[in-house]
Amino acid sequence: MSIAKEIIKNHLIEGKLEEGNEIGIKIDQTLTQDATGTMAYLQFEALGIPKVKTKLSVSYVDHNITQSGKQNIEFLKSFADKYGILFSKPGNGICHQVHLERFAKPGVTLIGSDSHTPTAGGIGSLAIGVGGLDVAAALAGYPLYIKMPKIVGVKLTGKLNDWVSAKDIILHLLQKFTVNGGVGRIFEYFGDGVKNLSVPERATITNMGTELGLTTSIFPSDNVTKEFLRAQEREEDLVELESDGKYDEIVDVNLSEIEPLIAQPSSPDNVTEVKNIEGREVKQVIIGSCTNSSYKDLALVANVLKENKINENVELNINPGSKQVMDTLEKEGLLKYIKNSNLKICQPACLGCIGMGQEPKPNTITLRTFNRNFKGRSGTKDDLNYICSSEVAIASAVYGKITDPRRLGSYPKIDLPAKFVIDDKAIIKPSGKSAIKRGELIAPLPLNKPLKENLSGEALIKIGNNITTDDIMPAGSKILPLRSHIPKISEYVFYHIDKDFAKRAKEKKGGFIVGGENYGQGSSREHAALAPMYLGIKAVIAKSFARIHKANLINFGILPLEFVDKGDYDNIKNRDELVIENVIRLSKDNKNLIIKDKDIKLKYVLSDREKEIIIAGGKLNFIKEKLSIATFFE
Ligand code: MIC
Ligand code: SF4
Repeated sequence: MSIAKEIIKNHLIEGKLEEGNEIGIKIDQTLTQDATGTMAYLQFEALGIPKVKTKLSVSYVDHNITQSGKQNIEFLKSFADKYGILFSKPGNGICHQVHLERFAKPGVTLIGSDSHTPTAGGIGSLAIGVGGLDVAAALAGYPLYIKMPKIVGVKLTGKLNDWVSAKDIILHLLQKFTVNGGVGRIFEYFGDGVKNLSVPERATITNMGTELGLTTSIFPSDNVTKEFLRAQEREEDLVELESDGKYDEIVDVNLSEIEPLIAQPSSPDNVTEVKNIEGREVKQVIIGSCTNSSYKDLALVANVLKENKINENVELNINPGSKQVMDTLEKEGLLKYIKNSNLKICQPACLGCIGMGQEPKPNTITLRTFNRNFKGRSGTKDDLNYICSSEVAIASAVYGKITDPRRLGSYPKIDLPAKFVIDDKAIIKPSGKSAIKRGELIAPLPLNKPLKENLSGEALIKIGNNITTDDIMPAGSKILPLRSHIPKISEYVFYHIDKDFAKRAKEKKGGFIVGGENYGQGSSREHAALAPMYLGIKAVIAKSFARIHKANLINFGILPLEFVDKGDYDNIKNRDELVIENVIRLSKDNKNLIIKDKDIKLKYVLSDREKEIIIAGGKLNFIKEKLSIATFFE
């Protein structure tokens, strides 16, 4: 059996292990971060359960680390303390990096309210990104329901050449499969090439599998995993995992043939070889994010800076992944080369990756080792955001232009240290005693009403393909701090596409959104469903949906409807009045819906359970109504 299937089988609570079938799996671990955590915890609170039921849950603060007490740090800290959750303080590191270092284990299931949760697949966890409400449900002991994905074996052969890295492997796959090529699939890596990749390198690949639209990605647990766990002083967490090499489909990747790659503005799949675009002037370089901020990334940077100077026209920022990365660099004598290089070293956090500072100047090239370069995500509307490996980033910072890193000469060989510096002081254990502290920017959770039989309203906006959750619910330093206050943040829905959207939606008392293919790709932020729900959106009608966003729409009682004939997309105009009747009756009979007077057929691609959730007005109502959840696992 494949490793992914084996883990699913070991955690299966409901359903058959057949592709496309809905399955319910037991969740061992959860993680949240501050931008999505508050909602997840308010939802958990609404379920009225005294303690979390998972084996391990961690609440990280990494997206917005400079906030005042008015926002949500105090809330998250007191909540974790009361309900039995570990709390990782701001400055300790990015959730995925810290989780990989200190908590992720082979063979366990992990869900996180962040789309890059699959980072832990690098160590052999089955790690899935979900909306906050699914985390809340898992905290309460409720299974995670997903469609059983197709398991694709990615066979790695050969060895990467010097200056080519794990980031180039995933950029290669993005070039091949595009941002929706992984929908409904798990990529499981196997083959001889696997042993040449360290755990953090594997994690770079599984992290960015998210950009392919995958449910998750996973690596085996082998000697390399054992070494990593030993260096983290937690060898007891090792469980060896090996697949029998049988998969639903196999993709071959010869590592020796991969070249340094780069994704050009403004999509992670707009990939080309670096040598094709060498010479473009670069103004800003940022090395960091949960994709490329591990020890090896920064040790490489240090080694390059030992011999080279940064070009004076480039602003270089280093965003380390964790305090452990910094401490280990220091112990290994490498931090001094970074410190002495006239660059900005920031605290370990997401920072510019989510537009919290580090905004580039408009129409100038910024090169980042991140995972997403959607337009405007950097906080600058007209950004030219490229994504690449740490190798390409540092070479370009040295030359002041996009540069093939092979120009830097001999490749510094970097081994992982035999021991990382272990210091868990910034991870607070729960005492069970705290009273919850609610800041003024934490508004009560809005709930939806049960679905109506007949829906009517305006097509409030019509948009194209691959609309991201950054388009629907932007982030950045102005909007992200409002994440715990749905009435306030809802004013910014589609803000960069149509400033008046929220106002119009309110005036019209809601309506419909019309989208193209892969609607809602990108982040797991449930605010992209919750805020439209608050504005009265009844349904999103699209050609197809991205997995996490579709689950979030269902969770909040918004109907995700798909065109039976995709060509009908052209038959709805912006601001058309739409009427859809007998929504509940037809859904129960598994019949298509029809937009009245237009004869446009729409289908539900939903399981019976998902239909029930929507009819109940969302998952919270559903769970409360249907299940005696407190006793689910007892
Ligand atoms: C992101 O990278 O877009 C985020 C911010 O980490 C999101 C979560 C969020 O929006 O809070 C993600 O990827 O899920
Ligand atoms: Fe943070 Fe960026 Fe990773 Fe999202 S992708 S978790 S914002 S570092």
